[in-house]
Amino acid sequence: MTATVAKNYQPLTVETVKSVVEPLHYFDQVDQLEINEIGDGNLNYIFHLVEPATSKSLIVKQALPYAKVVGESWPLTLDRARIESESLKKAAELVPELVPQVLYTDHTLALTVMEDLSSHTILRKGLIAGKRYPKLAEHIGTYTAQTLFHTSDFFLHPFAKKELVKEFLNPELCKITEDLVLTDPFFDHETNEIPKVLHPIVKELWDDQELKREVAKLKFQFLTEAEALLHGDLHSGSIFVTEESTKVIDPEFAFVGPIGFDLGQFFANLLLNYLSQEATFRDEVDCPSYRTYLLDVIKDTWNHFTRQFRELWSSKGNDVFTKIDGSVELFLDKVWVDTIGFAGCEVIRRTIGLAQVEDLNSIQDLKIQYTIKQKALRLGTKLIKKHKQLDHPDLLLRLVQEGSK
Ligand code: SR1
Ligand code: MG
Repeated sequence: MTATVAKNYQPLTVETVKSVVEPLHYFDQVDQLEINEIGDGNLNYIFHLVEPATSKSLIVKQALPYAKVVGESWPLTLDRARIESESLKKAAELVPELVPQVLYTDHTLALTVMEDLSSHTILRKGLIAGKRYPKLAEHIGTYTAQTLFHTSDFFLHPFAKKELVKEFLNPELCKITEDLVLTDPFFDHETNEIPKVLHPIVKELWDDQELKREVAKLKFQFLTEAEALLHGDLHSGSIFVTEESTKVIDPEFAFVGPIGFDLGQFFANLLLNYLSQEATFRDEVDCPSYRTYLLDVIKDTWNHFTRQFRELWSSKGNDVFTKIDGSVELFLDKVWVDTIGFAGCEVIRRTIGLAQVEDLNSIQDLKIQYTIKQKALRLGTKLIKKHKQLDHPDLLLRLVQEGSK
């Protein structure tokens, strides 16, 4: 299959990218720019432009008409660049300090020119290095509460909400998630990557009909529950951090879906890092303390999210039912159990599916790596099968602590 590409689309090079930024008059001398393609993600080119004389810098991100992680045989819509830049602009209206500033977009070339975040580190890398980010939970709690509440039916007029659904229809990228997160890992599918020693436990997983029934429900929720405009791919590779600052990037998977999906992806990736610490910190003191930090991030994120979501609900809720006592609690209870279920799917997917994570795959001692992966599969299975019973954050934390022994 080949991708249908817009007529005037051209992939940029380190040479041609200069002509994109020249009209912005951001740099003094475009011909003096140092330009590198630094994309290590799955889907796009990322050009880093620096002007040494002024130390000014920018990022130019361009979508490719295929998934870079697989190759040209996997065509992928360029419309995701529009989705990403429009989603970033929407988030900037609500939480400008938590997203990169967008300076320019060109939907034909599928590109976005944005603020350079080189002063930040990708959260996944920071967590692998055992770094702590004191503001992370507050920032992600704020990002999710603000973006999700303000794009939901609790706030928007029903007509505006339906317009939002239309604007962010993202069928091709949703299909990637429907397949890679919510289907393929639960079947013997060619996209999976499973080392031989894990075959017995994976076979158990594939034979588990109760598990599959729960995944089926979660997938159906993902397909049908248009609750709010999600980031859609909120894992630790989509978050830039310093100790003081957090920037959420890469919302090309944005669409109007179930709120628990965003929180579930974030929590799942923290949990994968939690499991990986067994290999990273061989020290008896450091490992438990870092793990406690990660669980605190989960708990605190949830607390920040719910506190702000409740406040927004009572101060800005527009639907008549937002005025009914206890209605917000009922909704947040639902979001919590959805979060746990989706987190379970993401844990399993990042362990045996396509686009696995460095937290696990960088563990050099393969025996330890596989033992941790087994624990991840068990944890993911429990999160999915028990998501309705794990109806309080403390129950989740206890399950994680017990499951990692
Ligand atoms: C083919 S895209 C693989 C993955 O990369 C993105 O970050 C998403 O997580 C997607 O599932
Ligand atoms: Mg991404």
